Amino acid sequence: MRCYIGVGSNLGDRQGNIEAAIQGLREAGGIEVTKVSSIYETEPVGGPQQPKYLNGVIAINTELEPRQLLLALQKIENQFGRERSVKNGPRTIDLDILMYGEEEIDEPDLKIPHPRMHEREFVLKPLRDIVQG
Ligand code: PH2
Ligand code: MG
Ligand code: MG
Repeated sequence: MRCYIGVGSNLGDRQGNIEAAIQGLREAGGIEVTKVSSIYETEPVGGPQQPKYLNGVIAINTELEPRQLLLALQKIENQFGRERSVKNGPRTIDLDILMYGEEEIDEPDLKIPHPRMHEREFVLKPLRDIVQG
């Protein structure tokens, strides 16, 4: 399935974190990274006062089911010592499933397409990069 993953970081070595996360995706079983957008510096949206983000979007082909993909992304996030404390708070790395083919999923811990992507320029801009080529 063709999927789009949003990536963001606003703590530590932001560029390094994003590159390492992409490498983690390349090495994960059942995931093939097909495209990576430009990485943009963006103003934080929502949450507490926090540093600027670097954001991008990654296109993948995957054999994993949505929930398996979610687990694979969470595993990579955890390798960066990601702590889940403040909602929309600062993070070393964030990997979000934006779209999973045409599928729509609405469960408490998994909503696809990502419910707020359409209002977030930090997602839409890199997504346009990738989709328009
Ligand atoms: N992620 C959030 C909250 N706010 N702001 C920017 N600019 N970029 C993000 O990735 C981001 C955010 C929660 O996931
Ligand atoms: Mg997330
Ligand atoms: Mg997010």
